[in-house]
Amino acid sequence: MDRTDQDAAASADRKQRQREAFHADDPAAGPLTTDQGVEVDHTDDSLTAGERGPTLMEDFHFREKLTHFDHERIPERVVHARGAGAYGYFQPYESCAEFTRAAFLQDPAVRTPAFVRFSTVQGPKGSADTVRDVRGFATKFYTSEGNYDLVGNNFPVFFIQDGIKFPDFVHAVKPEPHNDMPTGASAHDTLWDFVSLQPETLHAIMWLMSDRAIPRSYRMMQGFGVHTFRFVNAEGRGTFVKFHWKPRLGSHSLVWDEAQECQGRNPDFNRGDLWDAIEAGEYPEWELGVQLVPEEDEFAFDFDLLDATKLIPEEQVPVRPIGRMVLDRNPENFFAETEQVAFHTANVVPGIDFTNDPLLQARNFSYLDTQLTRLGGPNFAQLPVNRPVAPVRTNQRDGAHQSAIHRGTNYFPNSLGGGCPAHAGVDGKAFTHYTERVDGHKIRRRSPSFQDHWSQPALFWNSMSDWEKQHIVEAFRFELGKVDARAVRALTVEQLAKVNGELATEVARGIGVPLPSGPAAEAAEATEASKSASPALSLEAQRGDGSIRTRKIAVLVTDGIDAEQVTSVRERLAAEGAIVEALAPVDGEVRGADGELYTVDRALPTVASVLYDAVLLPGGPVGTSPAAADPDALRFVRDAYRHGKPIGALGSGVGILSALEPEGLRLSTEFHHVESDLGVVTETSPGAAGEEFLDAFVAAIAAHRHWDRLPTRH
Ligand code: HDD
Repeated sequence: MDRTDQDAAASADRKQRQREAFHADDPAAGPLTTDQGVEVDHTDDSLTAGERGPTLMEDFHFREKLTHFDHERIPERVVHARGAGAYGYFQPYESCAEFTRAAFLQDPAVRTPAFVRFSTVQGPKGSADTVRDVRGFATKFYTSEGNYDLVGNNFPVFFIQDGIKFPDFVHAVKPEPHNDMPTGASAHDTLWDFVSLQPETLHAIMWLMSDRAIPRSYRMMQGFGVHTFRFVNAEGRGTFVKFHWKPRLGSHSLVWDEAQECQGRNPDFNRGDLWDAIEAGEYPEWELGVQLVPEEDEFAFDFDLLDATKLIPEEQVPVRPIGRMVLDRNPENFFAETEQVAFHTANVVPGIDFTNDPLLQARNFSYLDTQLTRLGGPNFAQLPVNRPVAPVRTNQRDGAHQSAIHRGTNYFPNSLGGGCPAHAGVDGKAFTHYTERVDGHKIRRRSPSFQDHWSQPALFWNSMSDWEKQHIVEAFRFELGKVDARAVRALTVEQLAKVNGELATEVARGIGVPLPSGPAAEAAEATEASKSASPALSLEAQRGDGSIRTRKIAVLVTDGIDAEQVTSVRERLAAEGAIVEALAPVDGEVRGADGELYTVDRALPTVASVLYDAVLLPGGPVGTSPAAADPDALRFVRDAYRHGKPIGALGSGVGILSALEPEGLRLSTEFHHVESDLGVVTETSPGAAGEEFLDAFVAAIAAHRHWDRLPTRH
């Protein structure tokens, strides 16, 4: 590291050094004690009157232990209850002084420590990761000027326009009140009842029905600040800003059928993936980009910048990269850090301000309010994960769980305390609210500029590739197909007809409701705006660096395997940064055709194809695939094929692919490579894999999924 890098790394370590002061390594420190520090010699039996007698009240150790345990849980978040977090840092590429005076966006040599929590929204804390849902993407920057929280999602738009509707929306999507079902799912009557009556939901619903709602990894999804915020520079000039996180590895998703199976095979699929990548030193990275709109262009769009159900197409206002974030440290205690972290949209720093977006204004109330209940009082900013690295000097005192021993005066103004803490401002560092002129009548009415609910859902639909459109239709059919109230299904289709006629028709055909006729149908594609497209909205356009780093590749091995083949592919995939695991019917070792023993990473019955990105079938010397006899292996390959995953087969390993012919694979063994455009790459000659095979297999993995292989809807 040169000096600049060292300085940058030291700046990122500020939060870690602060956390270290709070480490409590009880087991290493000596014998067991009570909370009062009294040593305990026996914690396995309670104090009783006689060997078979009743437990005695005076057993203070027993009562303290049980009482503490009884109170170990805090209320889970009312939304976004399930999450996973990590520490890291943010580093700007260059100074953004032209637009904002935020200190953490000025100096490319300074890394600002950060904590990110990813989450699902609907399900409780113990629900599965791979449900169809929005993902939260909340970032806390521990800046030198105090904490800045960017509390975003992996969709750029939200379901409602005004925060007063948030309780209605959340009640509708959450499990139904009478039976607390379904868990982690939106496919139920109350959500779709709400959607059918509330067309402002349609744009976010289109995102929810798309593959964006089932990300392959938290490390492979975009993040968005959603609202239009305001940058303010040192001269006090404001610029509207929308925030975008773009993952270096690109945005990739699961297939719905796979996502559902994953919920059972590994409910921790996304959080485990994040944890493992960081432990392996494969640090997830995102680029922070901004869309900047000068204040004078506030009304230059055919939608309102204050409307959180709208996005600014990137083709209209390009995303300008301003820095990158790297997550390089897992938390040490889930409860202390990931569970107790408290985000708040109103945690801003000088240079970043709000707009009058009514959703944002409501959020600025709600987050502090919810933390008071969730974290049991007003002192949660003292918790290690929430503590700023900037100095804190307030006259706030007391309250539950106060951990500071404040001394001196606690009011302003004072002379007895030397006037401290004094008002900031002389050095220009204080936060000052943007001086926006506001003038109007007190009214309770949605702005007429918020009324077009159909053009942008149409824009989204128009921007999708064919396979994405197919998945959206299938998702609508799945969700509405689970709605019992037929009238709700029909009304939702009427809403969709105002977005796009083809979409409505395809959905209607799958759920047994008539196509709308009359005004709703006529409204489809009515406006100019609803005919446009924004290619950047397609996952096709979000491929990142195109590498296969951290993709998980399964190699199915058994005794008799051609070890030379396995080694040649392993070496190449490892060089590309992929994770390769050898799977066999039982754990331990297999004996290769060369007589050597090879280590097995996992037993097939403990895993499944849905936990991997691709599969390799090496051959053996006996003319058939060694894997072909094993039912788990066959199922593995079938699933990989159904889910569009790359499959590589070598030598006699190609034989197992004939089992896929009923699934639609057109297998030809005459050629060196078979149908590699469908992501099935084969080499029939025995021995080590050739360069051509390796290149084709790596390219197939980089493409992620091979949609042409999957059946089209009817
Ligand atoms: Fe929210 C949590 C994101 C609208 C009220 N929200 C929460 C979290 C994220 C978001 C990522 C989890 C933070 C964490 O990991 O601890 N919320 C959003 C986005 C929204 C949004 C991107 C729209 C643009 N939220 C929204 C509205 C309200 C809330 C309109 C209320 C008026 N959100 C909350 C909350 C939560 C929350 C009830 C629950 C737990 C928490 O705050 O700390 O206050």
